[in-house]
Amino acid sequence: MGSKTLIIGACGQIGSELTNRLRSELGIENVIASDIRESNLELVNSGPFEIIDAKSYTEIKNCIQKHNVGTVYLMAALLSATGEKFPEKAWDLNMSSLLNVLNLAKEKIISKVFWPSSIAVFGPTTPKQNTPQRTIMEPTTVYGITKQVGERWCEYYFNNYGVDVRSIRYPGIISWKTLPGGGTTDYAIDIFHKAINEGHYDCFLTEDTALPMMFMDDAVKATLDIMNADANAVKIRSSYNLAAISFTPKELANEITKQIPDFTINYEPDFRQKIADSWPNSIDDTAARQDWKWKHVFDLQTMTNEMLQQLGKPTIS
Ligand code: VAH
Repeated sequence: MGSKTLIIGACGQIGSELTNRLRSELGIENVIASDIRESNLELVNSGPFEIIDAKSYTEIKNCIQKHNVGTVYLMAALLSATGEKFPEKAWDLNMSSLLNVLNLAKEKIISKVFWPSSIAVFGPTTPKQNTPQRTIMEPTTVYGITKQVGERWCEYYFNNYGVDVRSIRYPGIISWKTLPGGGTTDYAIDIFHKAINEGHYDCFLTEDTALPMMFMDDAVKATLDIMNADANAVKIRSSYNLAAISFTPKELANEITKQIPDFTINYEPDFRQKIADSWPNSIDDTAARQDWKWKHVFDLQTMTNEMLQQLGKPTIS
């Protein structure tokens, strides 16, 4: 089995930051980035890069064998809002890519897999406050359905073939290095760019839409924490609830206004309101905190500070 690491979907929001962090930990030459196209030139030119269609078992296998890969992070997916526009494409990409990688692990061609689930696995009948690890899951988006089915496949491959696949249910993730990419929670990224560049934001969710969120540094930390944990500590092989902060667009706008006093916001809900309304307001991640010692670092204020500072607005210390 190989010793190197492959990130599929490396040009995406999480994939690009995960690639940089893994390269700093493992060495640039030991981390191969891949995506369907060269959409992030900084990343493409920063180390080994391959064009891979995640729907192609053969292309993934060829890359694994060419580069002596043992661990795969599968970060390619169509997210919630885009998935509602292209349901068949979302199902095809999100499911075929996962089964390709799980089968490569079942065939002992690779030894370890990370696959991201999402709070989108929950639906309107799920308890909304402090959503438990195990509860009602009736997702109403194609993206959520693919994540729910994907979790069952991960647990099946672990139980029946001993595949070491590990997964976490990411909340909305906020970062500054890449622009928003088709997610419902991406309002919480877009708002920072608009606040700095235009002083105003037309939010596509209502002011009181509370959603579970996390700053990217915490999401990357959690990903490496679960992947570096002892196999026996990873007791849940479907996917772990993960939480950090929960806030509404109004609460985020108020935090931004502390540093950009003239910032204004309008609330003009669109089709993404129905998606957001189907998701929890907050998540119980006790299992992750107990099993592999997860704990978040960034809260709403420190996340806002970091975003404004990195995007070019001096913050009040
Ligand atoms: C989305 N950012 O909005 C993703 C995430 C919990 C939401 O999975 O689709």
